[in-house]
Amino acid sequence: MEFYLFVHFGPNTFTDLEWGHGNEKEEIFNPTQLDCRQWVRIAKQSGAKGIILTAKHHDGFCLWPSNYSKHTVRQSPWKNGRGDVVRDLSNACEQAGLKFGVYISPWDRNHPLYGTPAYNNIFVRSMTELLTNYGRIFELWWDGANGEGPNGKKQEYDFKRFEKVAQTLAPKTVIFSDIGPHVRWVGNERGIAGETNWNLLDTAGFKRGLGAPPTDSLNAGNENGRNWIPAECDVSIRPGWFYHPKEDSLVKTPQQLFNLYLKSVGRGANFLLNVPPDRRGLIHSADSTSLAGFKKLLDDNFKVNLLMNAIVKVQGPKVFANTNKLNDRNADTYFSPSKSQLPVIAIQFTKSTEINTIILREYLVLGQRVKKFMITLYDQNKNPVKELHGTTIGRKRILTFPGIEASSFQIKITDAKAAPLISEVEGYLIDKGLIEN
Ligand code: FUL
Repeated sequence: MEFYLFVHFGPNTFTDLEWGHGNEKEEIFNPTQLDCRQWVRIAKQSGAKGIILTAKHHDGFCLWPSNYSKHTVRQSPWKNGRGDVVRDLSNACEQAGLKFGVYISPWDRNHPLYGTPAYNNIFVRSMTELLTNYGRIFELWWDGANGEGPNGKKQEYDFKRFEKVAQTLAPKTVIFSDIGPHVRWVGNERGIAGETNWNLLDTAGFKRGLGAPPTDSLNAGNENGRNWIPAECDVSIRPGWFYHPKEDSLVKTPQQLFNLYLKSVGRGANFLLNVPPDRRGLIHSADSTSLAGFKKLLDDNFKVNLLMNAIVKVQGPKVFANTNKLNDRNADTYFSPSKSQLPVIAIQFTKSTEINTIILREYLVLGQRVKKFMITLYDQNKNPVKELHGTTIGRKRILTFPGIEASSFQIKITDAKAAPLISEVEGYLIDKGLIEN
């Protein structure tokens, strides 16, 4: 899915906190103009494919009228207690063709049963409400934080049971946590995946939260990991996850967002960008303006694929027939060399061309295979003018470099677990200001 939005919204929006204490009065939750269709419009215009809402953050407040809590929208003055943010957003997403997901914090600083085994039943029941009453949930986001509840006790989460229930109720829902089971945390909240990024991870012996694998492993995955658990890069458009008026001037710029795109999607991961609505219940114009600018950068800079008319050949003992699969703009078709051969892909431009970005894609349906590659660019006299080195490719690898005139270039896969299956090669000349040296 590449890119989708996170929405942190709740009592913290009104108290100016990041972690609510759980004893906030329900009266404070009273957005004056809440309109989920506005969020969806902005998400759609920015190219996001879905939205994940904090249905319940650590303060325990439920943005839907849960029957298993007395700390919900039902007890708030918003819409006289008849509102349901989860319903509004899931409907708005469905109408606009966006996917809808929910974040539910297992840590609950409000629920009186938190810290006792009975709380696990409460968690299961409230999760069941969300997974059964709101249409298709594309992603379920479990936060790893585990602090004390109102009685000063920590909870022993029964994640095995949570997983079983979720997968039975919603087998197509992708479950996120530090260690999956389906999508993993990338190990930082800055939105940056490892330059080496395996979709594989070893989870045996690890837990969510404090018992999670070291952040470097989450960042890079494990080359020979047992489980397919790709990384998701969560990061906020502002310094905080929730809306704070004082951060209106600190919204990330379109250039910063573009850079994060390169470091998340461009390293084979997904980009989950948090855009928190304000106290009106609307996304502030500072954020929507920046998102629109980011979308424009993506559209403008990835418009002209320099390889559309290039001649693509693969050097090797035999002549390969399916090399056109490499630049047919279809990531579902791929070039396959003969068994265990490491191909050298040669790209010849029709004329000398200035280039500063190369995108490679691997056909992941048959596994992530490439371990190492090298790209050499040549001038018209066939002299090498630039060399780039990389490790994994994965779903998409975007390499940027200071612009150079080249007549051809060569991609050499130097190490792979099995015959490397490259599905796309693209080339661009993006705005020089976007290239980090
Ligand atoms: C963290 C939480 O503690 C933050 O408040 C935020 O929700 C972030 C996405 O995850 O673990």
